[in-house]
Amino acid sequence: MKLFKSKKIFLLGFIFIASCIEDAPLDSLSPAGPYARSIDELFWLTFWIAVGVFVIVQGALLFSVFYFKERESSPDPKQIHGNNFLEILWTIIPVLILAAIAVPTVKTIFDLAREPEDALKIEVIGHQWWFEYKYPDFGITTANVLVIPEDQPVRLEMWSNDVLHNYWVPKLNGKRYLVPGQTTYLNLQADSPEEFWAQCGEYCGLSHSKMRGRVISMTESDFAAWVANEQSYAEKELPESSLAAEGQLVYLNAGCTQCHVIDGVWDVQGDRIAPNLTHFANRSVFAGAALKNNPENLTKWLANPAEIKPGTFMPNLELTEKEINALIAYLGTLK
Ligand code: HEC
Ligand SMILES: [Cu+2]
Repeated sequence: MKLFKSKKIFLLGFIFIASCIEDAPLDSLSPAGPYARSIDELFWLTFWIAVGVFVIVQGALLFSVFYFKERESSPDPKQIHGNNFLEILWTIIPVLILAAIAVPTVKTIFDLAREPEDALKIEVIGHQWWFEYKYPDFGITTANVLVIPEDQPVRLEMWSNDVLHNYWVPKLNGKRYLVPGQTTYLNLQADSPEEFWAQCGEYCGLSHSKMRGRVISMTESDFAAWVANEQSYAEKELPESSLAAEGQLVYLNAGCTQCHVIDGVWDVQGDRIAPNLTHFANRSVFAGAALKNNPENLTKWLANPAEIKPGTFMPNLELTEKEINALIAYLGTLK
C-alpha cells in the first residue's frame, strides 16, 4: 500500500516537472501562428469557464459540509428530494454553459477547416517512418523538413502511402490524420521566421516515435531563394578522382537508386519509396528528423539503418568504411 502511494506521488511529480519545461518544441500552449492561436484562445476560454464552475461547485460543497455539519442539538435537515424547481435549475445551468461553449467551438472548427485564399499548396505524404513533401506549383519534392514562407497561409493536402499517420506541428495547428487512399487537409501559418517541430501523432509501427519532422518558416526573399535552389539540380561537376566522385559511383552501384532519387543523376525525376536526396545536404535533419544531419550520424545510418530506426525499409547494404566515407562526401555536395 505504501509503495502504491509513493508511486502515485512519483507520477504526479513527473507530470508537474514535465509541465514546467520551458521552450519545449512540441508545446501546444505556445502558438506561433493564427491557426494555433485560435485553438489556444478557445482552450483558455473553456479552461476559465471550467475553473469558475469548479470554484463555485467545490465552494458550495465545502460550505455545506462545514456549515451544516451534524451537531448534537441540530434537528433533521429539510428534505428537498423531488423539488422540481431545483432539478430543472441544475439541469438548465449546465445546458446553458455547454451551449455557450459550443458557439465559439463550432465557429473555430469551421474557421480552421476553411480553405484560405491565396494559400500555397503543399502535398504531405506519410511513409513508415518519414514525411514526404511535394510543391506542385514549383515541381519540388523533398522530405522531413517542410519549408514555408512566413506570414502566409499554407494549405496541406495529405495522404498516406501505407498505414494511418497523423501530422502535427503543435505550435502551428492541431493534428490531422494521413489516411491511405483519402485526402485530408490542414492549414498552417507562421508569424515569423522560425524552426518548428513536427511529430507523427498516430501509432504507425515500430519506429513511430522516430517519425518526426521540422517546419521552417522563412522571409519571402529567403523562401524564393530556397525554391530557386530546390528547382535546380544539385549536381555540380565533381572533381575527378575526388572522394565525392567516388561516393557518387558507390551511390550508383550499391543499389541506392532502387529506392532513392537524386534529380539529374542516373535517372529522370520519378517516384521511389525513399526520401528524395537531391538537396539532402541542405536539410538539417534526416530519417524522419530522428537524427541531425552530420557525418557521425550518417556513418551510423549507412552502416546499419535498423539500429537507429527498427523496422526501417532501408536495408543494411554491408557497405565498407571506405564506401561510407565516400558516400558521406558525396551526400555533402548535394546542396
Ligand atoms: C530498399 C530501399 C533502399 C535502398 C536500397 C537504400 N535506401 Fe536509403 N532510405 C530508404 C528509406 C525507406 C529511407 C527512409 C527511412 C526512414 O526515415 O524511416 C531511407 C533513408 C535514407 C537517407 C536519409 C534521407 C532523409 O532525408 O531522411 C539517406 C541519406 C539514405 N537513405 C541513403 C542511402 C544510400 C546512400 C543508399 C545506397 C548505399 C541507400 N540509401 C539505399 C530506402 C532505401
Ligand atoms: Cu506515422
